[in-house]
Amino acid sequence: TSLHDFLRRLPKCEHHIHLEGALTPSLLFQLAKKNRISLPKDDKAFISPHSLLARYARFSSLDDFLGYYYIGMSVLVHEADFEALAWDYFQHASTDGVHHAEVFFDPQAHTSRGIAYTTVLSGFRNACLRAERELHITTELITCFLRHLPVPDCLTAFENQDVQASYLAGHIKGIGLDSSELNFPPHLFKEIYERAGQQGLRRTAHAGEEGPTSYIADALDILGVDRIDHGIRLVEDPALMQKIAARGTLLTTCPMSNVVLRCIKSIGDHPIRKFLDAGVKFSINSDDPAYFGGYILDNYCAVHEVFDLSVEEWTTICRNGIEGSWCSEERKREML
Ligand code: ES4
Ligand code: ZN
Repeated sequence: TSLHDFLRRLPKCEHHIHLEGALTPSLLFQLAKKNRISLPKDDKAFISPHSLLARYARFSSLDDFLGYYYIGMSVLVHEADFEALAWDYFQHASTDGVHHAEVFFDPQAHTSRGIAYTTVLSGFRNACLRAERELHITTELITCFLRHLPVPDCLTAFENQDVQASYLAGHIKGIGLDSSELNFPPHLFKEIYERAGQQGLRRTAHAGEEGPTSYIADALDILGVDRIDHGIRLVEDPALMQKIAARGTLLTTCPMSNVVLRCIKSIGDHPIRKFLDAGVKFSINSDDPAYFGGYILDNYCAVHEVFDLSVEEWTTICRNGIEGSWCSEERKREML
């Protein structure tokens, strides 16, 4: 329809996509076979791509999802596997009308199983370069730290020689913080964020997805982030919401993710209208598209169906996404 076309043609930026979360059941089984990785035999979900997809529709929480997410990525072994995964995502992004993508990945989830950081980075970078060349999508990579792991492990990952070399080479634009949120407050990661800032890296963190609003405040004030990933619980603290609106901090929201992980009951319960009314800037993203039932355009369509946004509101959302991106000012002007 023309509406779908209108949403597809908007100059979209994606800021919240975990590349490991773009691993479809189909590619997962294909790589498991190729790399001879055995999948759990005691979980009937792993019988086939079809049964796995059916299980994804029944996630009960963030942690329930993360269990499958970490098993899923165990099939990624070689540089070519990481490249195929990211290329699969970029092709979807292109079809959906994404102009610029800033993508997360989880180095510790791979190094902890003996996969070298350089293997992961080379594969993802190859796909990024190909996306820029063939699809005319500009890209940035963001290394995330796994907050459920001991802080010293995260510091070791940050200090890793290959990781530091990739920061110095300008191959990584910024850092993020993801995985289980509850009981892993932002302040624990102050040192990493401080040092990343000194090194000229941009900073974001998941906060207020399942965690309380104090995690959003602490990500801002203690970690010095200039974006908040999710942040849906911000509506519980009107004063903090005003502060974020005044600062112009971008929330990278993921409506379908929030429903599938039961942070909200339905898209209609997403605080999008409240954010618009309060002048809080946000982008709309897919999070883990292979696990949550849709890519970025599916999220745009789902939001439109429920909130019936005006052309003007959509234009504002996309402009805020461009302005909140970590690309060059020149690239922003091209997209505006
Ligand atoms: C994630 Cl939805 C979500 N939340 C936190 N960490 C994540 N890693 C991948 N997807
Ligand atoms: Zn996320």
